[in-house]
Amino acid sequence: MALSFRRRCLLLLCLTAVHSDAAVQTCMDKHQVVGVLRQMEKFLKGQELRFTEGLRIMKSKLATLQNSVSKLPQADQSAAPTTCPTLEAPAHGTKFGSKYFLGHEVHFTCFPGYHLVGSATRVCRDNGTWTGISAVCNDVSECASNPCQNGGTCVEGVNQYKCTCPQNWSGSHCQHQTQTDVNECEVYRLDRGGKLCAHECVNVPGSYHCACPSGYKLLPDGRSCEDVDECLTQQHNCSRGTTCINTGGDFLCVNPECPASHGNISYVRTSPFQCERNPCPMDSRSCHLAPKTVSFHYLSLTSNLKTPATLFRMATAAAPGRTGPDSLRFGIVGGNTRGIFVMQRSDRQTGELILVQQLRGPQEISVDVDMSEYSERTFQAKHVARVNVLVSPYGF
Ligand SMILES: [Ca+2]
Ligand SMILES: [Ca+2]
Repeated sequence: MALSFRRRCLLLLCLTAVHSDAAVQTCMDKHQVVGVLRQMEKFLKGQELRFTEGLRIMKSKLATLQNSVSKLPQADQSAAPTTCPTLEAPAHGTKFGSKYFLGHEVHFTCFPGYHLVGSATRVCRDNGTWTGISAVCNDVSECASNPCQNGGTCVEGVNQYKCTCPQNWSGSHCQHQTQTDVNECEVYRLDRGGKLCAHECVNVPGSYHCACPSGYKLLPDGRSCEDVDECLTQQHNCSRGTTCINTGGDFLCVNPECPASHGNISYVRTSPFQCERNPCPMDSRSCHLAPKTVSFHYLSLTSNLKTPATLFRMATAAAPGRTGPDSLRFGIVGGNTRGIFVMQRSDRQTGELILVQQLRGPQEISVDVDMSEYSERTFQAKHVARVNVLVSPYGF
């Protein structure tokens, strides 16, 4: 085709040269024609190369296209089926969706009391598989999250849990502190009709404790009270010249006075709690009848002490080498206006002061008892004891 085109051009040039007489003088010579022809030949060669290259590219594209088209149906048949495998509902659960085509979704839920593990939704992919992983319904462990507060114990139930709360906590999660505390003091009193504490029961939230009045201490048993011996433990503030006497709940500082002198009777203190009569003139009968000794005694009693109770004993003893009195008489000489005490002989040498009425504290009572000595029925001497009974406010 390229060759015939070149020939046609050459012919056209020759004809132009032959048929123009006037132009014979100006017609190109052979050399010029050859130059033109060569230029045309170059031009045609360039055209031929571009044309050939265009064809080659077109062929190449066509081959690529054919290749891809030929591969396409093969891939669809092997890797892209139109459905995914059938899916079943999980045990204790439900499946929603029954179409397993490409792009379709299937959903899963669990029955109450179970929670879903895995994928709740799965989609059919173009490679014939489902997205996600299998759904499983597990039994719900409600206690796993430790829902009970304040030391409550979680108890598993069917589809629920229950908190067992410690004392003084309530609510579904033991979140409320119990407003109404158990009053152990009251409960004990009503249940047993007794007292939980010897003195005072103090109810506190969640518990109770016993308390003792001032001057008493709580014993290790946690409920009994015992008087504090201020004298023994040096907790008193008695001044010099006085003596500390411990009492239930308190203490006294005493300095008993001897009987005042009158006439020719006078006394001298021989110890903090004893006075002795000075020697009497030989002819003074009143002096001889006056108490030869006066002693002072302090007895601390609890309130409502059970009676009869022996409080005090009085006895005589013969001086060494001398015969003692052959008989004694005992009596109460003062302070027993209400018949609270009796004085009686317990054996030949001893008299006893006996409490016969219950004394309710706090109170103090003084009672004077005497003991008269006789020898061959003749009065010898009289001894007086002043007994100070100190009744505490409490029965302990
Ligand atoms: Ca309580
Ligand atoms: Ca005391």
